[in-house]
Amino acid sequence: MAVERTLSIIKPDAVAKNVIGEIYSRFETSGLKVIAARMLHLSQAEAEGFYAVHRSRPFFSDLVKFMISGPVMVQVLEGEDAIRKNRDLMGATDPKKAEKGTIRADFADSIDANAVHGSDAPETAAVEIAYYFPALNIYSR
Ligand code: RTP
Ligand code: MG
Repeated sequence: MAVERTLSIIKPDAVAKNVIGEIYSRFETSGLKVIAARMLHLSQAEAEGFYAVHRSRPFFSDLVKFMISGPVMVQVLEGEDAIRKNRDLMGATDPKKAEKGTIRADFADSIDANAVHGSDAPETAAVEIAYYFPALNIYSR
């Protein structure tokens, strides 16, 4: 299996719940390394740009409003099969459908306030990482 990088965001609801450390601990326990990180309060334009693929979906404006409702923690995770591994740790988009023990089952309140984002494929991971981090601010090890 290849070493991959993925973009993770701890969303405003989870930052407000003070569970950044608990979520980082799950990354580390599963063998993922945090190799870059920033806390940001996204502007509307930044959130719209990040979720541009969902621009024509009915939930787009609620999604953007939620993502700018407070600070977020953005990180690059690196490890074997990192994209899938992070998606497995996150659980299903709707926390009601998320498996027990996943981040969303444990910390999310609704499909809108669902605690975390994770890239869904190598192509989107590359675009999303570049959206937040210049290469010289990523510390692979
Ligand atoms: P994310 O991109 O945030 O990691 O979530 P995801 O891949 O599991 O889900 P995605 O389909 O990419 O949707 C992005 C975010 O939009 C909100 N959403 N709401 N009301 C709805 O039907 C609905 N569907 C999606 C969720 O907050 C989701 O995380
Ligand atoms: Mg997605």
